[in-house]
Amino acid sequence: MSVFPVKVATSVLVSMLLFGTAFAQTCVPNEDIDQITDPAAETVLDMFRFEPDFVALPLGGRVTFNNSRGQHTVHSMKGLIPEGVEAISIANTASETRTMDVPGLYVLSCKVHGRYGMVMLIAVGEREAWKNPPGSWTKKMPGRAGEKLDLLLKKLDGTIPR
Ligand SMILES: [Cu+2]
Repeated sequence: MSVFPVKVATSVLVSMLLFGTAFAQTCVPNEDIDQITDPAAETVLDMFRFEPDFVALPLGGRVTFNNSRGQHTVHSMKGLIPEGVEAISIANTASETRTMDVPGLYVLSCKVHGRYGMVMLIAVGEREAWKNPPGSWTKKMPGRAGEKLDLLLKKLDGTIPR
């Protein structure tokens, strides 16, 4: 007779734990970014790429960069991340997570393949709060990197309209 309430209590506890875990994961969004080498890709811009190459996160969201190994790296571009934010520099690491707690745009590039267009864009927070909207950028990337950046800015406008 006393077994039943214990079972109920246990299942309630288990549900609470499961819900709590799911809740924590929903509360702090985390985007996984992979770094890909794909010689069979149809375009040069896709041969070396971040995947996904564009993410929009709320303030305090996290980004996990996977596979910064071999020749791939993750480096923020000076003048293309919010002022005062510590530069991002990730290499020789299977996985590294950053918390994005300054609103703005973050343009990241692979040191080796940036010139082939291995560039990505992270938008953090609401557009009105961005500390470095594209109009304030002091620098634009040359060549294929710039070509890729233009594509990313179009994705940005499609996702977060002006
Ligand atoms: Cu690379």
